[in-house]
Formats: sequence, structure tokens, C-alpha cells
Amino acid sequence: MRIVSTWSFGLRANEAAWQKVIEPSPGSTPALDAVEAACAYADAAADIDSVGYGGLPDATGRVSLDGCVMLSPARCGSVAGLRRHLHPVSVARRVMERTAHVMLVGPDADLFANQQGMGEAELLSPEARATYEKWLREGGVVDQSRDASLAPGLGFDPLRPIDRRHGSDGRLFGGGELPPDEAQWRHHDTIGCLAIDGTGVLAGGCSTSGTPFKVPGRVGDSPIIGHGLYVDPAVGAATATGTGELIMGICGAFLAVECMRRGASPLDAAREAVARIASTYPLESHHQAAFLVMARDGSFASASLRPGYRTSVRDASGARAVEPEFVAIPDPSVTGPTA
Ligand code: SD4
Repeated sequence: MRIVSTWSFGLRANEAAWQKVIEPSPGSTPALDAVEAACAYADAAADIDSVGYGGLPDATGRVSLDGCVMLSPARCGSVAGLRRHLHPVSVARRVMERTAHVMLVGPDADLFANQQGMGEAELLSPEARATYEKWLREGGVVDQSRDASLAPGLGFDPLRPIDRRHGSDGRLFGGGELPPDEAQWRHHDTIGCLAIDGTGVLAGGCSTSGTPFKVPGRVGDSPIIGHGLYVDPAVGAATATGTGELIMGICGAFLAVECMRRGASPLDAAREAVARIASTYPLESHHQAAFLVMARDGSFASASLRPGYRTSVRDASGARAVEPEFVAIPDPSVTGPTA
């Protein structure tokens, strides 16, 4: 079994999943259970603030959650715009397993979750509410342009010098503390999780609250099959995190898996996806994107647009956070297409 997740907080999510599936029950699909459990952990953790409870709300102060799950092109499920249920990947799994459809959105997705007997939850944490109210006090401008900078008041400084002292020792980050270069992306806490189990089954899950103070109704890459997540058991799997609009325009996760279909290694596939973003868009300094790619043999690699992204890994040799093997724009102040 190997579980890999986006960002350093993924260490905690992976561990929760590992403990849940290490002794699988008969008839279960451990890889699928693992990605669901990892995403559910991140959803419930209030300090992980672009996912689930603790996620920052939209411009009207309401949290909405998106997520998807995938085993293969024929077995995937997705929900977007949940406002009353905490675990989008679990609802998406019900869509996959209990309906003839792939994706449900908005109030009807919440209604579906109710019909499935899933409990409702308050999604807005006191901390997220306070951050929203501060944003309102400081102007609360909803910038609807594609390249909108993050709003003031988040303490977000994309040009902050990078501190590399912490290296990649995952133990340093397991308790919620973020390494300084990753902390600058703390509003990019989306979890994308890939797992391969002892029988070789690959699964992926992705869960997010989207971008802070988004235009109500906005959906990013995370719940869209082929954008935030793609799994093809014949080839491998990929998941994405970062500025959804950049990932969506290049069909990022699908692109990475298709690169592997044509013979690329996981690293070359992840590199191709971030390089495509770097060469396609007029980049702003707040833009970030990362791809986590796993081949069907369980080997994996990641690449990011800018420094500060890490992959969390859990397998038989333990838990660790690893640096991406490729960073397209090592200098975080660079903007504009790079190629
Ligand atoms: C989105 N891709 O909704 C998500 C946000 C994200 O890390 O990944 N943050 O655009």
C-alpha cells in the first residue's frame, strides 16, 4: 500500500488513512477507502483552510465544497457546491456507486447526500468567519478577473523570500506547522490523494473549498474529472492543486496521465503539465500549481510551478514529505509566460 497526498498537511491525512486500511476488511477496496479517509481527515481538520471545515468562504460568506473520486473512466463520481455536507469525496463516492451519473452540483448535491443518510454539518469555522469579516472590513472587493490577486487581509505575500532551512524532513511538519516556503501557499490547502493497494488497485480523491472569497458558484479544477484528478488503471493517476483556472485550461490531470500513456515517466508527465501552464498563461506572482503523478506500478513524482509545494507519502517504509522533483519557476517573483 502506498498513499501520496498534496502538501505537508497530507502527512496527517495519509496517516489517518493508513491506520484505517492497513487491515482491510474482506471485500473492501483499500485504495478507494484510503483516498476517501485521507480526504475526510483533511475536511474535518479546522487548521487545513482550503478544505472542508475551516475552508474560507465565498464572497457572500458561505463555504462551498467540491470533490471527486476515481477508480477508472467507468468508475468515478463528483460533487460541486456542497453547502451542508462536510465530505465531498464521500458524497462523490455515493454518486459513483449508487447512481448512473458522474457529477451532481449545488443544492441538489446536498439533497442527494441527505437522501443517502449523510449527516449535515456547519462548514464555516469561527476562524474562517473572522478572516472573512476582516476581508470585508478591508474592502471585500470581489475581483472577477481571471488573474485576480488574493484579496488583502490574508497575510499573503507571494514575494516573501523562501526559507529552505527545513529541508524535506516530514516529521517537522506533521503537527500542523508549515515550513515557511509552504506557508505562503496556505490558502492552497486542497487535498489530492492517490493510493495503490496490495492488489494493485489505483484510486484517487480530491477535496477542496476552492479559492478564498470566490464569486459564488465558482467551481475550480478539483471536482472535475480530468482536471483536478484522473485515474486510468491501465496507465496511472494524477491529481492537481493550486490555481484551478490554470489547471482547467490545460485539462491538467488528464494531460499528465496521457503523457504517461505515451511512455512518459511520472516525473516527465508532472513536468509536462506544469511546463504547459508556465508556457500558456500570463502568470501572476500569486499563481501556484502542482501535479502529483503515480504510475500503475506505484512509482510517483511531483512537479510544481513555484517553490513551496510538497508531497506527503505513506508506505511500508514510513511517512515523509518530499520536495517536487521539478519546479518550473524557481524564482517566485517571475511573472508572464516562461516559454
Ligand atoms: C481550486 N484547485 O478550487 C483548487 C484550489 C487548490 O490548493 O488546489 N488549492 O482552484
